[in-house]
Amino acid sequence: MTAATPEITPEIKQKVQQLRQQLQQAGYAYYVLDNPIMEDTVYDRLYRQLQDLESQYPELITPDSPTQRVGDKPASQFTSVRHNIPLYSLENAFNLEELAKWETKWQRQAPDTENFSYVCELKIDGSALALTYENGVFVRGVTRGDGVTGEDITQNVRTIRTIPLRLNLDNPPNVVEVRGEAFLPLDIFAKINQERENRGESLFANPRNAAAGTLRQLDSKIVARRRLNFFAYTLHLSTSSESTPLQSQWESLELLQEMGFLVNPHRQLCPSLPEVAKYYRYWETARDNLPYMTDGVVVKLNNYDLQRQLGFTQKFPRWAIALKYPAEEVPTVVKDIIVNVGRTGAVTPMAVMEPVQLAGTTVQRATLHNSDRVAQLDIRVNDTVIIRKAGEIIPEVVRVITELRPSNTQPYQMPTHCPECKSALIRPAREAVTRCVNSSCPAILRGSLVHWASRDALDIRGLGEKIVVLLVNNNLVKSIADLYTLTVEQIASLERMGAKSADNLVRAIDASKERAYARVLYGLGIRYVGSVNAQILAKNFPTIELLSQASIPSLESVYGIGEEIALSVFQWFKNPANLALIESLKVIGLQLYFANNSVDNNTSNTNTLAGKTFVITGTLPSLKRSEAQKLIEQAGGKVTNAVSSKTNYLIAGENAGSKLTKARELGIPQLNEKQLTELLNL
Ligand code: 1X8
Repeated sequence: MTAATPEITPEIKQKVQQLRQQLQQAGYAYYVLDNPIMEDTVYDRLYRQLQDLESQYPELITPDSPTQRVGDKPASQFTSVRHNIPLYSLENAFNLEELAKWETKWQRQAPDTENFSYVCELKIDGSALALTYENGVFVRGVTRGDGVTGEDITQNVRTIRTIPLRLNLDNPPNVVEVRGEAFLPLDIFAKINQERENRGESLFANPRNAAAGTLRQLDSKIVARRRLNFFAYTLHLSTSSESTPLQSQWESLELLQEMGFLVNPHRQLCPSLPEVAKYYRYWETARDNLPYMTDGVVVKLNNYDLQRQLGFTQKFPRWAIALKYPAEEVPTVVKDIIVNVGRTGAVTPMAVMEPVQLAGTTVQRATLHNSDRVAQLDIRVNDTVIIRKAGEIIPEVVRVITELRPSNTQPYQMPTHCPECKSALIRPAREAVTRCVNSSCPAILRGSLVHWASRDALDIRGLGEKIVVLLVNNNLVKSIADLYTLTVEQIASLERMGAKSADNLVRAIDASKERAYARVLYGLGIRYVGSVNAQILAKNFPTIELLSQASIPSLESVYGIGEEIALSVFQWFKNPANLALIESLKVIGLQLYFANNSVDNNTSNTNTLAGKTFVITGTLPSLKRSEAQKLIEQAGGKVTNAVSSKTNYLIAGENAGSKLTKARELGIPQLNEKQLTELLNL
């Protein structure tokens, strides 16, 4: 027997509607206008009220409710959908002469054109999407695909906060199609790659690949965390009446903005080519300061009648062109292909090339990412290749110019054995990364030692890459523990090491015994355990014994520790070599327990923050706001919403807004996440 649903009164209906409207307006102000009108906690409270009402009265749930942005069930696959209107690509022009030729060409086709103008927009380097709204409600989001059919990724598109779930229109047409570019802001791209690197995963080559990869995630919860954004640039209204109210691209952009979309603010109406040229030249350098990638300018004829008159070729609209910026790509010759073994054992193939200048630096190595990529490129020693800065970060090989390949080349084979320790490499099914899994591999050892000595870990000054290589090559160090038995004489015997620096290094190594437990945990280099996770683990498992015996469920029950981390920690402590290392570190005297008065921090009890009031604003790099709040409260502090003269500290993350301004005015100290965790004695 099912429980009878409580009766839905008009008051309840009205309340639900009111909550939705308030939440929708607050979300729009926050995400699209970047001008919040509501405290986060007020938003959260209203959101919970709506969630509660919706779970009490599921009939009231509508697809445009603010609660419907993240689905709870991952999709098993995406379905192919045919686009109602094909998504054309754009013809490219690579310089202003080609642009002028395009003008001549379209003017030949439309010789009677008297006055016209161009709309210039930035070309966003992301993933094109087509969004469908029926009666004003978002119903479908589809990738570009091949332009004719794409994939239905509606659930993922819903997570993009700058895409309205309902259009802000009084009398919406039956069907509206909006096109635009989904993209990852550069700071989020960098953060995702940093996290992937910390976990020993392969990196996204550029923000476009990261955005496209994210949109094809089956689990919309992961998509929601990645914080994609979307610029709308094309509007198709299908009205039953003959006359569409829109006359031009410019009007469309303005209407898109009124409907609630984020429209790129850097658009410009240009009466003729010289103004277009000026816009193009201006953004060629100014684009470096934008928080997203642009690879050119899209130039469109503004007038819709003229657009209709010109129409389309097989592939492109004749009324628009992409004026691209010269890519920072250069040719060079591959001298060798090597593999690099990282601290996590990940084996990364690299091309070693004739040195070339690229985007202002000399480059002679480029990543080939993984064996799939090597196979796809079919790159060989002595090949001429084109390299570029991927997302302006790591140089990568774009393509091989096979026409220039000498006759005697061989396809490259990934090594089957580790170049360092000769043990067999493994490539787990479903992973792109090949790994060396020999924990005493010198390459892994070197990486582990460098990580152990790094600033956020044991912070051993003077123990960098070069010395680590010497120590390992001379067999002086075979494990982290061996660092602590090194003598001044041994170190001084190494190349280019004086007695003085040897003495300093021994002292620095000795001083590292005083570093807090959390730093030691981080230093161990357990996969997925970054420095904030290490702090959380240290606090919740106050001795290494407790941590080493923790079950997966007890690890997972800790706030901030997810399934992947729990499993990784659990497995790390199952490895006898790791347990032996812990035993040695204990004997040496490293801090393997949580001490409130450890030398790293000078506050000394768990109520360290008693009487202190905090305000948290912006996005912190790894802690959720709720987690930061919990940590502060556990230490006896209080978290409030509004900055006032009673606030002791402002915890400010990325995109902090008006609260930061207010705190500055009041002279309230600001802390970042790292400083907070230090204050918390973690
Ligand atoms: C692609 C893009 C267009 C615009 C911006 N970025 C892109 N990647 C724009 O029109 N503002 S239009 C377009 C296309 O039609 N293929």
